[in-house]
Amino acid sequence: MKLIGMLDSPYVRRVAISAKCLGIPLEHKSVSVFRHFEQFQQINPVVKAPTLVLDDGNVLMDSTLIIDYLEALAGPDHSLMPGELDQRLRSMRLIGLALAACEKSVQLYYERNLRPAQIQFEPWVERVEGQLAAAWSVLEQELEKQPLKTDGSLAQDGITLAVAWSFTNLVVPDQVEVAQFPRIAEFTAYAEGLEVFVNTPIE
Ligand SMILES: N[C@@H](CCC(=O)N[C@@H](CS)C(=O)NCC(=O)O)C(=O)O
Repeated sequence: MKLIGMLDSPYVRRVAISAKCLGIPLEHKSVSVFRHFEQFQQINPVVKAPTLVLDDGNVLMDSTLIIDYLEALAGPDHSLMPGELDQRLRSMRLIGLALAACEKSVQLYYERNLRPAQIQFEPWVERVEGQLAAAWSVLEQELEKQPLKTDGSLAQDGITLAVAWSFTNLVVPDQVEVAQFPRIAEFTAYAEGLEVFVNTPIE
């Protein structure tokens, strides 16, 4: 199976790291949705990263759906999601918040880098900035209530949170004061130090 997309996309990176944790080998092709638009279009006409091309030619997109498929391939014994309902619910809450932070970071990045300065719409930018700040604040509160484990293990909530935090700090670093998010920063430092993260660097 081939994973298409650049690792500077948090969505591509969370799939790449999840696949490694699940023990599923993927051939990674660094094709950019911007610089290689036409090449990407040949693989997936919708041009969304990540794209997963199955060995039978089927094409999947959306990181959460791709991870769901990889989870099904790996089987329940290797899952990155808790089996117990309460913990699963919490995990889903953390993942949802982290994915919202990714989405808002991407929107701000596109606004700053793709839309010409003269047609920027400040009320929209302020709304997105507020949503991004809210996602990270609520995540910090969640980790205060219940920290993520830093005992060498890694699950989907931690993968997505760490990938998202690194991404926000890469593309819109002015939006987050690291000192205000000590638990998120500490967990991300732990995750980014793990072999699977080190071997799946942001491109
Ligand atoms: N919800 C999707 C979001 C994927 C996404 O927006 N990826 C960006 C790259 S970071 C992309 O494909 N951008 C090109 C576009 O939307 O035209 C997921 O989880 O995979």
